[in-house]
Amino acid sequence: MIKERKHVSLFAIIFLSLVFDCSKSSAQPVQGWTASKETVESLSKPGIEFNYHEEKVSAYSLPDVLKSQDGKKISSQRQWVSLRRNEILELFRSNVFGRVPETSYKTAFKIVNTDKNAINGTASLKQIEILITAGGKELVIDLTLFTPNNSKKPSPAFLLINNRGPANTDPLRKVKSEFWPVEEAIARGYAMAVFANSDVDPDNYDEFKNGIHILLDKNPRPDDAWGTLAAWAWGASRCMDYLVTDKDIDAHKVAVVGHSRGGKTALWAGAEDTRFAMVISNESGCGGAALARRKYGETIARINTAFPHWFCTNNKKFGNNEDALPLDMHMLLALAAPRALYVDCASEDLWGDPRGSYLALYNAVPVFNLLGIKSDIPETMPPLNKQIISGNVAFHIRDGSHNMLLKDWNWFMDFADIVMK
Ligand code: GTR
Repeated sequence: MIKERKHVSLFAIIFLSLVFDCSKSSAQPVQGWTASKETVESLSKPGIEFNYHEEKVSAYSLPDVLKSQDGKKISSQRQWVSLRRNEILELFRSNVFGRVPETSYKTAFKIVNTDKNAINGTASLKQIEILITAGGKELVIDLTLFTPNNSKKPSPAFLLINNRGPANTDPLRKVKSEFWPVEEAIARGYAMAVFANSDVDPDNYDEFKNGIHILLDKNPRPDDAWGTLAAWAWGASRCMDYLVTDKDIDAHKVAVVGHSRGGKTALWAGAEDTRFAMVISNESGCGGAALARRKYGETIARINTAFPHWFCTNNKKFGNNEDALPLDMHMLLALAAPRALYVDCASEDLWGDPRGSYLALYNAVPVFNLLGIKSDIPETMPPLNKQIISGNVAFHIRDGSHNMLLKDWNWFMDFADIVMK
């Protein structure tokens, strides 16, 4: 077990001096983000059991992402790939998201609609049915894909795990939503793909009697059987199975994106499926990017009570018992390395613990460095609305509430312009 990295790196010093606020008469270094007093107070109502006060976060030690379970220091790329990465994946399968059943299934793709003249002729639309069959039962995942028309090469793409209903992803583009800003992405040369998480598994607790579970689950379900988030992540991989076959897509440049519960899912999809070149976790919070041991905002006990279907049964053991976890969420972020990883938060979304999410990223960075992708981010959070990019990791904290907005997407695309183009 190690303490959080405490050193102040040279980069941190340079970074802090770069964000000097010149608008003040005497030049003062701009402070990194901290939650506003008003937001903390408005959330900390009497009788509320959740902590939003930074000073009440108890001291904690994080498991060492670069030490194997038998205590060996992981100091080479080979050791990470052949030993530690698999150990960490297994820890998350056994204790957090659960394990995909081994039941065999078949996948088929059917393009059910195309329009080469979408978005005023700037894009082509394809609607694809991904048909999964197993044991005489079937499930359809509807994938919607827009690709830019003016590209001579296959395009890099964003695949959104949509947890917010069809109004956000209108294939006819009569209804537009910042949650999936197709027009803006097409204009910047990106393809945009989306599927609804509910196609794979409806987001309610029904003892796993619907969605993909009916096709693949073995009964009785073991305590490490996959929960709904792992099922959605699996669905993202089935969409990827299609994208790698589409000649308009550069299969080596596909980013998986998710907001909140979708952000937790995107992180797990990127961990399980290394075909994703980039992972974007937008305000994923508890069970996503936020360090569990901080117990700031949403906690493991609360999330498993409110959403008993999201994680595997074993995860419930860690409610009010975070220190017993053989992992923390910096290790989930490290599973994205050395690929591109974007974590972002919103200033009023303290339920999702922005600082805990940033610290998880900070503590995942040593793995990127071990794998030869030099990154160095300071322990101090950046100020509001200032994106930081270092090597293959990026972060921002946007002003405002829990949502995924065009402002966030523009920053994702700025990062993608560097790492995917
Ligand atoms: C909340 C949940 C969060 C987050 C959010 C969302 O109710 O507590 O973990 O996932 O929903 O998905 O918007």
